[in-house]
Amino acid sequence: MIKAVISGTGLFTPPAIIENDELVEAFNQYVELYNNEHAEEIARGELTALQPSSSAFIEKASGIKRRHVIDREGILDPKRMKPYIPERSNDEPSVQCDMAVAACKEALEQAGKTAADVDAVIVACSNMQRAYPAVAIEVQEALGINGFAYDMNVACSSATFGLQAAVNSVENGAARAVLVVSPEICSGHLNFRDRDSHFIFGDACTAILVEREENTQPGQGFEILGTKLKTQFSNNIRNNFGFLNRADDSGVGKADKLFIQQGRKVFKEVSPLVASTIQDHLASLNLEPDNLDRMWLHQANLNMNQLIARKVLGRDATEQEAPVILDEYANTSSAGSIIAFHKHKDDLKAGDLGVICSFGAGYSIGSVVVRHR
Ligand code: CO8
Repeated sequence: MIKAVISGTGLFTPPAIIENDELVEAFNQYVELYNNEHAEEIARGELTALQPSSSAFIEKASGIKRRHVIDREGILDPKRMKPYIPERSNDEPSVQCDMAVAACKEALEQAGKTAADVDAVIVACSNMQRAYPAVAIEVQEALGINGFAYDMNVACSSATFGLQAAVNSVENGAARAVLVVSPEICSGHLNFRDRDSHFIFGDACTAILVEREENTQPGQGFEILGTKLKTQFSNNIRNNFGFLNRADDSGVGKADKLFIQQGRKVFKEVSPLVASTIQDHLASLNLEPDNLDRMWLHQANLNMNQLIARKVLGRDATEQEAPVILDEYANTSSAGSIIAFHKHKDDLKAGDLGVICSFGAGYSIGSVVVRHR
């Protein structure tokens, strides 16, 4: 039987950074402009004055200190408050393709492989910059890969769901190796005018190479012991942006065409679901939570991750056991758990066990149990 392993990972981090203080300053300037502009309606009680944001709240509520973004100037302009990412001609690589190629090259290099060793590319992320042709096929072409490629979207769980698809393709013989790549430009769909969520997201791209064990070196990478996916419908994280928007002019430009969430409800409902999914997954593999050396969790909220780790382990996890990258990256949607894996896997020894676990809109949860070879 063919066995799949993760033989390499890559990460593209946009160089531009926005600190909490900078984001809050821009937001508060916007609030002042808005309140001044609407002073009369606010005085008459027809409009509610906007409240300022605060860095102290952001760090306490989420654990986020800063985020990397494709463009900071547009986001920090209080009269604009969205990134400025110029359109490119059809003859140029798309922005997501550029990010994906950079991350894939690092994953291939880490695995000691070239494009000639790969048969498939899955672009798995929350937002595709166009409907078609698939970004994955563009990435396949840019890397010079023969075979097949497709896009998929399961919001924050896209990478782990993509991992299961890659494992299936490798283990059923459809591909010798598959790249799963997650070019997340979350700043494109974040409402920087919304006090409750303007601080949540950042941009990054991860890549993972999944290959046949027999094509890798002994001791190289991580054996994939199993994948477990779970979904349960919820409107608590939603984005109504889509191709039908233009068919009803009344909805164009409304806040629901960007990311919106009921953060408290998400926190309360998703945390126990994630903990039980990991526990059930481990039990199905005849493993105990005590066997886990590392948990690379989705990076949305520090308090949420600490709660989930506590529920799984029955005690607080150390920072080494449940590494945090969201302080530097914020929530990068499906890239988050893979960034944690990429940055915090090299100290593990042969036989060490870990779980990569994503969770987010859908709701969707993806658990991937791996063992260092
Ligand atoms: N500054 C100061 N005060 C604030 C601010 C702010 N910016 N925002 C809210 N407050 C105030 C509120 O007004 C409230 O005040 P009061 O108590 O007087 O009413 C108080 O702070 C507390 O507000 P909340 O209850 O809303 O705050 P929480 O403690 O719940 O923290 C969080 C908010 C951080 C959003 C938290 O609920 C959270 O992180 N929850 C988890 C959410 C989560 O994990 N979501 C995952 C979604 S990601 C996903 O699936 C990907 C989707 C696709 C991505 C697409 C890219 C954009």
